Amino acid sequence: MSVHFSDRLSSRLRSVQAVVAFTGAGISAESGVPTFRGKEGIWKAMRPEELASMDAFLRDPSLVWGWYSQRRAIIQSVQPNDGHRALVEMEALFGGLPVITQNIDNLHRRAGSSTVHELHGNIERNYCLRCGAMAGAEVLLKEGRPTCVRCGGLVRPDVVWFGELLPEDAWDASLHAAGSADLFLSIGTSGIVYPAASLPLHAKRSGAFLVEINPEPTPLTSSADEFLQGSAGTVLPALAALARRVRGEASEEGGKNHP
Ligand code: BV8
Ligand code: ZN
Repeated sequence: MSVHFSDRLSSRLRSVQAVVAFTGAGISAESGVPTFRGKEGIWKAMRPEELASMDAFLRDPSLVWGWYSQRRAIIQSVQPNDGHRALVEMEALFGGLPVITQNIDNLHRRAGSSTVHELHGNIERNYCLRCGAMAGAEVLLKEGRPTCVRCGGLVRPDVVWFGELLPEDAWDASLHAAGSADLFLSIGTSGIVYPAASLPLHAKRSGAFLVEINPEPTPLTSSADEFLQGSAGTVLPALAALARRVRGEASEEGGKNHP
């Protein structure tokens, strides 16, 4: 499938400095990680509030822990895909490419992105509600309850649940990156979970050229400067190839003008 890019985007790619990527579950779909709200989405069977909230966890720690254990097992069995890897390639091309992600699957870091802001935490980390001790994936289960080996307290996933604040450092860094982007790529997100979903428009209002990559239109599409309809695993490698070509041409021209 060939991807059509506008002349406006091609000319932007020639000279753009600050490129930022904002990703959601869609970029991991082609790795085999189910999205939340799509046709095969995991929210289909249950509402997010029933599982991704502190109330739900305290009501039934074993149920919620079991749901995260299932997801962690899927995530540990998959690999980053061509979409993740294209962002790493463009990071080298542009001399940096911060990735702001809503995903908790660690796939951007595993692909090699060097600046990843995790707005909603990371499924590979857990912590004790009583003593705060951090725990990896191996957590003691007592009658199905995730239990702290140090103090016997309840252990929870280090992810952001509904009604919880986002990690301050990740949020501040993401606001700054979005506010200083020349080109902002919103990739594979339905754009309905706030405050994360406010970042693309924040970038656009701050002067960025806003590109959306998604097989389906979203509430953001009407505000995007360019909507690249397609999957991340196809569109992002094509975008990286275009950037490589036009920036190669620009540097050749630069070379010709300065013998
Ligand atoms: C908070 C947990 C402050 C970890 C998740 C306004 C302002 C502030 C808050 C709110 C607000 N309005 C409402 C709220 C409350 C709430 C909220 O936004 N609710 C929504 C449902 C309306 N927000 C919060 O509670 C946030 N906290 O605001 O704190 C505060 C605190 C106290 C009191 C007052 C305020 C916390 C939100 C974080 C919730 N945690 N996950 C986990 O279990 O994963 S949300 C969950 O949704 C995931 O984190 C996920 O990242 C996120 C967004 O989903 P997407 O990534 O977009 O995925 P989705 O499936 O929806 O879409 C996939 C897309 O990919 C689709 O568009 C599809 O077409 C596309 N796609 C599919 N295949 C491909 C593809 N794209 C490209 N390529 C493909 N191959
Ligand atoms: Zn403890």
